[in-house]
Amino acid sequence: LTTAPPRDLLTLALLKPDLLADPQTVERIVEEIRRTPGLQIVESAQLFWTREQAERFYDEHRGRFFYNRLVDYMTSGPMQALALRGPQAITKWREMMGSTHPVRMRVLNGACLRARYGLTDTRNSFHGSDSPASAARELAFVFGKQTLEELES
Ligand code: RTP
Ligand code: MG
Repeated sequence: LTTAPPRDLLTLALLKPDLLADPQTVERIVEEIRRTPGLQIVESAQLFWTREQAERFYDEHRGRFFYNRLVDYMTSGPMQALALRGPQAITKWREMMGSTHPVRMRVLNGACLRARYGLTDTRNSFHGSDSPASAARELAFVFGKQTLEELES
């Protein structure tokens, strides 16, 4: 009996609007992701969300105190979206970003992306899916595709 090879996971990474003010910053971050073992970029697109799209993407946070300023932020300019694949793509990318709060992360892990680039709790520069179910929903939302087969075709 042979076991099937482990299937790679997929995740959605977003480089939020504050980062796109400087194209060289985006290029540097994309390069850093490319060089990261265990992460491969399989799809990429620039997005510019309407309020309706931002509200729908973050529907789980509707009613939270930061919801309106989050929607303002996510509609303040274009974003770079990446579909990443890898054996542990979801946790790998979350580890690379660091947790939600950039100022805290500067104390705890100055090397993570949010510590290096993030501005505030809301303007934290990066998004990463939090589970396989979220990744599937978010990849479908952004790219209209959610499986490896669809993304790599
Ligand atoms: P997680 O994967 O643990 O859900 O983390 P996340 O970064 O997605 O953060 P989440 O709590 O899901 O919130 C989504 C986005 O809303 C903004 N936010 N602002 N206290 C605040 O001002 C606040 N909290 C969250 C951030 O842009 C966050 O990424
Ligand atoms: Mg979240």
